[in-house]
Amino acid sequence: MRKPLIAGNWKMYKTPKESLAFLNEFLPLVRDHAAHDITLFPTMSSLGYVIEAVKGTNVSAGAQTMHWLNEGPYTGQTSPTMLASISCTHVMLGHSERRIYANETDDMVNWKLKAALAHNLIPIVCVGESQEKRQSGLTEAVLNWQIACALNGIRPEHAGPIVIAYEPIWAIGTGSVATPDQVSEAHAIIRREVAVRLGKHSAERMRILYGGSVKPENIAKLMVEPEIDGVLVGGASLDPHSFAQLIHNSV
Ligand code: G2H
Repeated sequence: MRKPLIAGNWKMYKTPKESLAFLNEFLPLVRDHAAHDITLFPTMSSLGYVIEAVKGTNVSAGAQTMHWLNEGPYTGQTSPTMLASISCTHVMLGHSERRIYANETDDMVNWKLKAALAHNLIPIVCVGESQEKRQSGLTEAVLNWQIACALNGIRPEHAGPIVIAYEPIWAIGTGSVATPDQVSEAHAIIRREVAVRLGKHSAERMRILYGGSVKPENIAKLMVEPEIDGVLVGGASLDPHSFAQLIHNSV
């Protein structure tokens, strides 16, 4: 009942020209793939080009971040209205690299989530604990806190589009992927907290993705877990053949 989503987070890689070159190779490789939703998150400078290039295909595109206001004197920012105006369909919120390097707080993630829903953008809210918190036995507390803050004031009837991505910071770009058991356990914690905040129905419908060193070689073991509704892929989404292989391996 939850259609899995495979998302590629290109972080700060690929010029517009490189993004279009990727699509030229990638789109034919996944053209017949209907088992999963596929979404790419290019840089802001490539986003408009990518949105145009994927029109009419089974691939969609989203922004890696956005501001919560529609306009204002906020140098460097892009608003939800601006994303909606270029037919952007998805937006990633609260990625740990945004939380760490751009001081994105739990409150900001909550404001952005409300703005995304108001503009019909599908939000992917990223949460996840650090190595230090995990070692101190605080994984559950961190996840519950991040989910509670992100969902504060959201009404269940508006929660349908929300996607959560569990990305333990210790697994991001490190090559040390979390085990399927660790991921399932974390996803169960997240789903329980979503149920507390939004009710059981919303919790059962919500897609929860895993992100952190997902590769074509380890995707199959993750996707067989019933709690894992897809993945958010960084490094392995940069090469069209590797990302297509990862998608084919996840069935
Ligand atoms: C986690 C992930 C994508 P990677 O940030 O969001 O990156 O797959 O490179 O660990």
